[in-house]
Amino acid sequence: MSDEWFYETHKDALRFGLKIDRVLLDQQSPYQRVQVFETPLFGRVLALDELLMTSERDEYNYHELLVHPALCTAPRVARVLVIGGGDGGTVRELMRYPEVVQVVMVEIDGLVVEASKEFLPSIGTAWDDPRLQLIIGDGIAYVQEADVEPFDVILLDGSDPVGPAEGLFGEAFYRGCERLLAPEGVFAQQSESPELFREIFGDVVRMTRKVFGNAHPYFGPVPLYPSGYWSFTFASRTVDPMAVIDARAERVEQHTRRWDRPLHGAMFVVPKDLRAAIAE
Ligand code: SPD
Repeated sequence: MSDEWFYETHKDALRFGLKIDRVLLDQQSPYQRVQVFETPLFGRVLALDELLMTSERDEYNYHELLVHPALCTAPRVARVLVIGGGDGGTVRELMRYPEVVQVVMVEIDGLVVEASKEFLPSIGTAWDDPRLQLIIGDGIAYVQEADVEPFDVILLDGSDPVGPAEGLFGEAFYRGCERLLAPEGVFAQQSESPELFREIFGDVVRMTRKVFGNAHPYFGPVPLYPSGYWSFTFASRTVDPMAVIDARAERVEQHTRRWDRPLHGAMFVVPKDLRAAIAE
């Protein structure tokens, strides 16, 4: 029996510990340390630079909440861009929609994709879908330089704003996304814990509001992430996040474990103390 533990540390004041049964991978890529563990509580877990990214046991909380609010409200969803998303969970949820014609996914770290394919096959079940165009490259450069048709939905499935993902939380990145987003398109991203990283959360909402015209944070539990209370941000010039397209939602609800229409409305309620954090 192993007595090894993995610790994620924040602000030099908080530690979240996970008992490890087995280390499956521990390798340095050109960008970050990539680790996969077998754990008793969360199953297999992926960590990047000592930060927990996803687990077999609870990943659906995160991936369903990142994908379905945008996909069930955007008028068109034919072309979708994913920045990050190396474990494949976001692409899996996207491919549930027959209306999706092409998903372009730009992930900076090929090792994350390879590790996920090998060790987390239950998360990335759509790698072989012919609608997927996988680009191993820099998402920031892509949104600023790519000469492509506009996207109907852009999803940022990045890690925390340190190391290679830092620039994904900056205005220049959002401007690039706005450049590639169709006029009636939807942008959505994970926006960190509103409890532990309230400043980052507030900055994301304010910046996306400035760049895309409107921004709506929404919330859900992700037990693997620090504080367990996580936020996402939905931004669009024209799309109302409450205007769910029932026919699409009804179909996808056959597959989801967490997201459905009753939850959708509730997720967008902003608690009183957080309203101040996102004010101008
Ligand atoms: N603190 C963890 C934030 C991780 C966000 N991205 C996770 C990637 C899952 N596809």
